[in-house]
Amino acid sequence: MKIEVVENVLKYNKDQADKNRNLFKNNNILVLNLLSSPGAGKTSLIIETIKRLKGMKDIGVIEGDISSTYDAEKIKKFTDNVVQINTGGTCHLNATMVEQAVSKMRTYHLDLILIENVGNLICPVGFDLGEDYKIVISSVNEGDDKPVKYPPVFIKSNLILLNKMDLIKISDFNQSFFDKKIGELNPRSEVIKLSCKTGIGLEKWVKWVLDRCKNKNDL
Ligand SMILES: Nc1nc2c(ncn2[C@@H]2O[C@H](COP(=O)(O)OP(=O)(O)OP(=O)(O)O)[C@@H](O)[C@H]2O)c(=O)[nH]1
Ligand SMILES: [Mg+2]
Ligand SMILES: [Zn+2]
Repeated sequence: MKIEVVENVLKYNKDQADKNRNLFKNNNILVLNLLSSPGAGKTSLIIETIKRLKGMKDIGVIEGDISSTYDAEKIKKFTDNVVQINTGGTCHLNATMVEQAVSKMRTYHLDLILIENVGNLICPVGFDLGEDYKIVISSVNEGDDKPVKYPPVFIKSNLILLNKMDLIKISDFNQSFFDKKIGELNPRSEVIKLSCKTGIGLEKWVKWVLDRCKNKNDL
């Protein structure tokens, strides 16, 4: 009985995610689901991305947090097309929450939606939101063992970002260990090393996004 209930929850979410996916496809909107532990740099990356794509791409942002509008207020300085979801304690976003957020968003002419998931490396990866790509952000100060300790998010993400590279010289982060573990878990996924503070690697990240926007029709 217990298993049946869990299956129903995930089936319901999958059905809603498929509806979201159709909506995004029909409107030609690329949707990226950003996953990371708290503080790895999701909001910082969104801000740096908006700054770099200004005038090139029309971007909407969905901010997921258990409470507060803190991140949405930060984003609002760079775009007013931002919607905050407060999950009220739930530690991940689901497809229904995203549907509700999108209904409050201006979608006309939109090219790209960046979804900041709740800061949590565990369950957000299990909930399909209807996105095109899942992207995990790990950061140098979290340590090089995150792929070993939290494998599913690294296995299921389409792109792995390693943020806070500016801190690598003052940390004991073992780059070759991290790369080796990623290679074992998800050999097909690209890894982009970057720093939202210094800007290292952001050009490569922006190119990755632009390439996906351009190819959206081929998905
Ligand atoms: N040194 C350094 N600090 C960074 C970098 N990127 C982000 N930070 C800092 O890390 C802290 C957390 O960054 P956020 O962007 O708020 O992280 P987040 O993943 O959105 O955090 P939550 O929303 O709480 O999950 C802030 O103080 C940022 O200024 C970076 O590349 N280098
Ligand atoms: Mg944030
Ligand atoms: Zn959760």
